[in-house]
Amino acid sequence: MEKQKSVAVVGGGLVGAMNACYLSSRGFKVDLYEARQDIRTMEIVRGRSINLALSCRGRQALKKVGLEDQVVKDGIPMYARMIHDLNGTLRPIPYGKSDQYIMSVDRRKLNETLLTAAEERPDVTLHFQHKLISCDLEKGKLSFKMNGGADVEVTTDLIMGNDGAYSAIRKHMVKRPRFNYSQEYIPHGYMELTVPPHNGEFAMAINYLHIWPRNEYMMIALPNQDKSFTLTLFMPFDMFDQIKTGDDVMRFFMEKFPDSVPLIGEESLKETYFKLPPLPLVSVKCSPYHVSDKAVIMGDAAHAMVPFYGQGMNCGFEDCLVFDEIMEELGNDLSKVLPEFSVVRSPDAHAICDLAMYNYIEMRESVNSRWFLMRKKVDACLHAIMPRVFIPLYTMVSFSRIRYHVVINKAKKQDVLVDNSIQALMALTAVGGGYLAAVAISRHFNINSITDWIHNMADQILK
Ligand code: FAD
Ligand code: EGU
Repeated sequence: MEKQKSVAVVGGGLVGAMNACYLSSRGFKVDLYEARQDIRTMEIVRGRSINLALSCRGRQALKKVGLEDQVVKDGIPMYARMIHDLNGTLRPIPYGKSDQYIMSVDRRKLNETLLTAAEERPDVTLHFQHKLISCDLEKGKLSFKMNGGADVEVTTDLIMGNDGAYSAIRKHMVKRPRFNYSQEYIPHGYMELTVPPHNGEFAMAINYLHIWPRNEYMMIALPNQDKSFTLTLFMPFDMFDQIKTGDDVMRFFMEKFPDSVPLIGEESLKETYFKLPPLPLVSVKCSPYHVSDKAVIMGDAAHAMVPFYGQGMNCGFEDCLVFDEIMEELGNDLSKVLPEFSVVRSPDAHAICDLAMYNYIEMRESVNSRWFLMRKKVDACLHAIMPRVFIPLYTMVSFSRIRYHVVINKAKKQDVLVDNSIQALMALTAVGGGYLAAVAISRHFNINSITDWIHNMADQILK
């Protein structure tokens, strides 16, 4: 029998914990190293976004490790967006048919579920408060700083880098020859606020992704199981900086998001706004994702993206699924699987990074609530007319597993098709209108020779 291979998963966030499950199922001896302490034993967990939108790709990945049902039962389905315009009017726009919905899930709970599932599997050991300090990717050597201060040295068959957008593993890859790397901070930051329950009930309609589109400024709210909503305000850093006092906050919110003020509560709004600084948003692209047969990166470590498609986690989960599919196909041979993963996955990750950035630019430049409604209605209308040929971009991204790079190509073709259709329609209207006008004029003046000539011409063209 072959010797059992070992893997060191670096990072116990969403993607690392999922990978521990997948790799255990593939027969690896798994050691997972996480810098923070065990979130399952913590009172409060500081840091990024409280809830996340889980869609098709993420669910497919959870399903294959048998965790979909457990995660989905604690989620809140969102069947539509709810657009809040400036004067407080609410307009719902469904994602599609009633089986096309996304799920609001609690990040912490999801992470805990994944860690516990990993721990229960054969040959999985979780090591908390182990921060990666340095590594030798070719040799499979890692050194961690334990919270107590001692250093721990580890040698492994495979390094699985799942240590997030500021990945330490990736920093080592950047130093290697012919490694491609780019990163971009956008001018916007984000801040989370809370809409508490109102008289023990949800303060807004529950099964929606609430959106306040205001071009430069944007707010989004997702429901939580405790009947609160988490609001995320996206705004340029220099605007955040201009708001210095409680009065500034109130003035800004009353001007841009007036209907949200009574929902958040004046006192709580002023307090929360100054409690934590706004956080940055970074987009990272790199390739390849592997080093020989020894190391590979996935999740935000490989492709951090701006959150304007709700795909970061979904894409990271799909990474785990794609890696597993390649392992299946190539029989666990790491010297083949790792390069194949880079080849297959990087075009798709680059594509969703681009789509998310493109959507950020579009939202910032032109999207107020009227524009948002109009665009989604046009999409729905085109899809109703041509259900096979025209599939809205967000549908392909969030409700299918069509490869992201194929999604871009299809969307481009669809755009050309729609452009051509509009042009053809306009041309037909012009020719048809001209024809009718000419007939009407010649009848009016009773010029039969001209009427005949026009009819002849029309016959010629139609032939
Ligand atoms: P992380 O979740 O960042 O986990 C990395 C882990 O590695 C952490 O636990 C960290 O402590 C650990 N670590 C870091 N460095 C070290 C080290 N040196 N040694 C050991 N451990 C280390 N995605 C969606 O799909 N849907 C959404 O609705 C959505 N909304 C978002 C909203 C916002 C505002 C933001 C910022 C992101 C959103 N995302 C969303 C993206 C999503 O949060 C990320 O894509 C996802 O968390 C990536 O998971 P990860 O495991 O790769 O990284
Ligand atoms: C951003 C931040 C609405 C959670 C993109 C839609 C998002 C999410 C949209 C965040 C938007 C934007 C889509 C989904 C989802 C929409 C989508 C974005 C969840 C194009 C917690 N986006 N997000 N698009 O269509 O496809 O509803 O922080 F406002 S889910 Cl920016 Cl589907």
